[in-house]
Amino acid sequence: MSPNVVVVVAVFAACLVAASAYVTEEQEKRSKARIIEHHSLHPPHLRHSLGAEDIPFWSYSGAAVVTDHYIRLTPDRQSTIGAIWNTEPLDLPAWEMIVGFRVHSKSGFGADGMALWIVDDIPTQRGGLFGHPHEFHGVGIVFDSYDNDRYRDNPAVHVLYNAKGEHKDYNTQSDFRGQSSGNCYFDYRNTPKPTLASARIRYQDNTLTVSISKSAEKGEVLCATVTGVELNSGDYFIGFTAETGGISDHHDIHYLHLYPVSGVQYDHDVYEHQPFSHNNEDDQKTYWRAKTEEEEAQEAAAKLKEEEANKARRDEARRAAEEANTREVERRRVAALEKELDAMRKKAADQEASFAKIQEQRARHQKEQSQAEEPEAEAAAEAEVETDSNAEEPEEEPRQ
Ligand SMILES: [Ca+2]
Ligand SMILES: [Ca+2]
Repeated sequence: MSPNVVVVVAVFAACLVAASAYVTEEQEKRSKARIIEHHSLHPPHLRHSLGAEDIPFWSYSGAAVVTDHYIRLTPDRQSTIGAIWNTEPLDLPAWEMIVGFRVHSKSGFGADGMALWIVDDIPTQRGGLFGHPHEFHGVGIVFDSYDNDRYRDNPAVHVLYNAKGEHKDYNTQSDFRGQSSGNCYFDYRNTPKPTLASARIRYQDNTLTVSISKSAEKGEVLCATVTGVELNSGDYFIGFTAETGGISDHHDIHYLHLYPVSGVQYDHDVYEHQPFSHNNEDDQKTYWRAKTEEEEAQEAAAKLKEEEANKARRDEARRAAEEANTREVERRRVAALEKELDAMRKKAADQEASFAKIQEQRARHQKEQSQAEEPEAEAAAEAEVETDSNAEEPEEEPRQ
């Protein structure tokens, strides 16, 4: 093997392992071997995209954003709704899917939750069931994070089922008490990064089973088994919706692997689908739902609101900085003045000391001088007397 080949193999192996830090090697292997691609999601999610944030066979709306690692249905922000829908109809007699997800925030409790839908229609409106309208036919598997009725039984997982033509008034305020077809209490929130919570949903012989783990598919517990579930009368669509209220959470979908159940005969070929092209306008029309005007307007309003809030925060921060700066300048000015004053005081004290010293010197000098002058004065006086007597004699001489 040449060194170049070794490098290529090593890089390829690194890509396989490092598609996302959140998925395990087994999940990575499964994504290559078993999943039905046009009903699945697997990171890196933007590998097909040429700059735009889109995923083939999926459309997203509301607050949902796509990164390579996950699809974030909502951010940890108040009053948001996000959704992602598989645009390929699901029409298999049996299937199993595993969803890897993280619902998280810094807070010990979050809201409101998210739901996985297998329903006969992609809704065009948002609604009150975690972003989905109350009206639906099919199954909603609800991850209800917030304990609205204060029974201390959330987070919880509920299976909501409506047969075709059926309608139930689901009550989110009572956390679906007495209304769900199957449920379990399970705290799926805040798994330590990069560990994902996971839900395995199997549909076979009109029975839906939901198992859940908060440790990357390990230690799964059976959450609910619901019989008499009819998901074979026509096309069904897989989707996720999530909603936040006054309290919020990040709702992140990392992967969805959907695959056929072994031992089941599929009478149409589930492995073949039309190759998807990003450059084909018809494909884009089929696979993406354009945002409605209302969604556009709501997004624009939300963006504006966020921008305004950001600006207010920036202004406040600048004001605080300016204030702090002014106080600091003032403090330094006072300190400088105090220092100057101290210097002046010291100088004055020095001058005073020096003046006192000069005065003392002068006094000493005067005293010394006066002591020296006393004997001189006596001598001078004597000398004067002598001079006087000498002078008397010549005065008389001219008179001879
Ligand atoms: Ca709730
Ligand atoms: Ca509750």
